Amino acid sequence: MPSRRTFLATLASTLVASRSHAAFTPPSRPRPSPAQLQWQRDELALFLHFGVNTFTDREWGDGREDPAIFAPTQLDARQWARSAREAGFRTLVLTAKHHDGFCLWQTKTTKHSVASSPWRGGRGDVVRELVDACRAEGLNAGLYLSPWDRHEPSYGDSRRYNDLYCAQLTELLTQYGAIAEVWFDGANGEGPNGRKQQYDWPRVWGLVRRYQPNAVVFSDAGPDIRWIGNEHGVAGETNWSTVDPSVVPYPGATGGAVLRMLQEGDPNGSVWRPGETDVSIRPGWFYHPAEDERVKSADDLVELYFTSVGRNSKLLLNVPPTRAGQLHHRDVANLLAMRQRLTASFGVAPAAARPNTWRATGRRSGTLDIDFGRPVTVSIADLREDITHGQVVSRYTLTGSNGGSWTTLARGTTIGFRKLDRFPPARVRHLRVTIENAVAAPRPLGVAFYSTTSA
Ligand code: FUL
Repeated sequence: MPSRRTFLATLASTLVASRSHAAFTPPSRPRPSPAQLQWQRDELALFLHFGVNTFTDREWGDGREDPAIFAPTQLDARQWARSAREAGFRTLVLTAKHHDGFCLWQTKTTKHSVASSPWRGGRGDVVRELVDACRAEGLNAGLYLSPWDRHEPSYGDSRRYNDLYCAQLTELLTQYGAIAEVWFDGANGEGPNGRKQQYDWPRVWGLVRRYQPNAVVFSDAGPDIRWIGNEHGVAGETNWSTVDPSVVPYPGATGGAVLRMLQEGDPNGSVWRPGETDVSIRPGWFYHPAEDERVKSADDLVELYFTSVGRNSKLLLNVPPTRAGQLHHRDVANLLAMRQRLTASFGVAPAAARPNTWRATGRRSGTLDIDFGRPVTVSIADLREDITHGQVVSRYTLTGSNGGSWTTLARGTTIGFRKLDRFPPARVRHLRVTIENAVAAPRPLGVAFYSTTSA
């Protein structure tokens, strides 16, 4: 990517000021809660897969690992948090327990934990160190507690295991201060006894509401944040933050309709449940020395930013600690290089722009005209709906002109919190965002334009 960028203009524009529009916006259209809004504004979170798999070189432990193998030599959660902060990440989400059942905190529910390991003389607590490091660096802490537990003998004896799982969750929710995000997957494999477990999701989510009312709960089925439906880092080009909850009734539900709902949401959905895009900086989720040469590059990470944050999603990027207990220097270098590139593209303070004009062309359409007053080069459009009022735009086009005919620069469907469009550098004096369709009257829209090439 060229190193020089030129900031062109930022315009925060009230698209619709007319009183008549209020009549067309159903009062019941879903809107984000304050916690969901903050979650989305943060844009970037770091995922940390760490545990016995780090030491066995596996992705899924079978639950028979000897706790003695958990022996990080120089665990430094502050290094995780500092690297995250410097790269612009706002939250760290740790695997407090993965499918192998090994608990990274001092739990009373099982001996299969750090208490049975030699690390810090059996008195260590990775969750505590994570939370302390997040506080010290001004970041939020999040936790992933795998429901699938391949160690726990009660797994598959649904009532007994649900009690144990809820006891584990209660420990995590009550002993470590504020937790910003609680992350659940729907993995539901065999237990040690070969029986299938019926999870009690309403009870689990109820615990989060009771003990951490400001946290967001992530799973395929929310209730606050939904999985985006793949692990490649790509949100749907069409991505509504509203969903029909009956299509994804529980975490782990499968099928084409489920995947479509996760990827794209539903313009007529009855609940606000924005999508989180989780992907690893390496091929695996856990650290494997053999993957040191396969760390995603800064360019790859910038691409992920555009296909997640740039598509009305949030990026949860996994960067797994090594056996020493630190983020690998290569991963950190690429994170920081990603941040530099993003800053080069978006980071310079906005220059004053001329006022722009909005014209309603119908109840759910209109045009926004931007006049730069001089020819400028643009190659990125940054469009934002004011989602505090919900999400409504369903089709738009961006055109540009340098005085003569108009050229189409980008077309899209949804915008939502943030939509980033890239196109070949164009020399324009006038830009026009045409909202061709919306599911309710369009609300205030923010627009900014950037260039990654010399003006
Ligand atoms: C999945 C797990 O099976 C993977 O190991 C990984 O933790 C991923 C983020 O979630 O459900």
